[in-house]
Amino acid sequence: MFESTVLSSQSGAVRTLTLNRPAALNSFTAAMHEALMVALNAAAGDASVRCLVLTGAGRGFCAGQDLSDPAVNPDRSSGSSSGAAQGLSDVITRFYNPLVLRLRSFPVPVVAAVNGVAAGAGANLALNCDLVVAARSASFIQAFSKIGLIPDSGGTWLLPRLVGRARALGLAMLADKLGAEEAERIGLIWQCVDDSALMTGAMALAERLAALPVKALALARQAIDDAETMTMEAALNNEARVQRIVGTAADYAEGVAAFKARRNPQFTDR
Ligand code: T3D
Repeated sequence: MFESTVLSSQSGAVRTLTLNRPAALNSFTAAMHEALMVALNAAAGDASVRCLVLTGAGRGFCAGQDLSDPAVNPDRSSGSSSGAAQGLSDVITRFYNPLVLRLRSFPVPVVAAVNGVAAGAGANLALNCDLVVAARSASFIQAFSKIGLIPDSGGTWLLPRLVGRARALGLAMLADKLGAEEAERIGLIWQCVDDSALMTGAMALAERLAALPVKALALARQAIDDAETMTMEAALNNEARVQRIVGTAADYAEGVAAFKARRNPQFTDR
């Protein structure tokens, strides 16, 4: 029987998407890319969703590109790999780049619950989420250099920003497996938890985020990302601009009213 490559479920205001090709460690095929984008668009367009959790089925989170895909497989027997190079570049621009941009502009917070190995684009998929929670047995591998590629899916942008140039180059060049504890210690991820606590921990975090003013959280993410390439003065101006937007929204009025009334706020903007 056909089983979807991306499973979707909802608990309260939290939508969970599960990559579902466990036999191949949830590596990406074109079909899984398409299914994930459909599921992401559905979640983004559903007002009941206030936080998204991304995880993987089985023992892996995501092993990046499915290397058995002929579109990205260099055919040495033909004496030329230019066809594969073209396919590889097409795969990146057609699938990975839009996926990264979708996640980084997602209207609500995104939590990665990394249940096992996250390699290549699978590692950077996780790192593009807002908060990354990983099981203690999980690991992150910038596997690209092992097969003669460079970090993609935002890896070159993300890694130095997350852990500094020295560690970014070490991770990218050596492609060693980085355990979840060490990933937390060096600031690559938000939190490492016991394996048995991964999904309860990730869900608790997601529920907490869902109860916050999610529109402001998404705009905070955008402003932080935008500030990377701004002068201090430009970042201050951008903060003032965004603050004008959230300052006229219902959530700000609700937050202040709840503070004054000493009650819990009920945020509704999205
Ligand atoms: O076109 C493009 O390439 C675009 C760019 C893409 C960006 C990328 O993601 S490039 C990087 C691609 N990913 C990798 O290079 C990782 C390859 N996988 C591994 O290095 C290892 O599998 C892991 C370190 C992730 C895990 O090792 P281990 O020992 O825990 O598991 P395993 O036995 O290697 O894998 C289990 C199964 O998953 C196995 O299948 P089998 O033998 O049981 O039938 C293995 O072939 C399959 N698998 C794992 N990764 C991939 C994969 N199948 C296809 N593609 C994979 N990437």
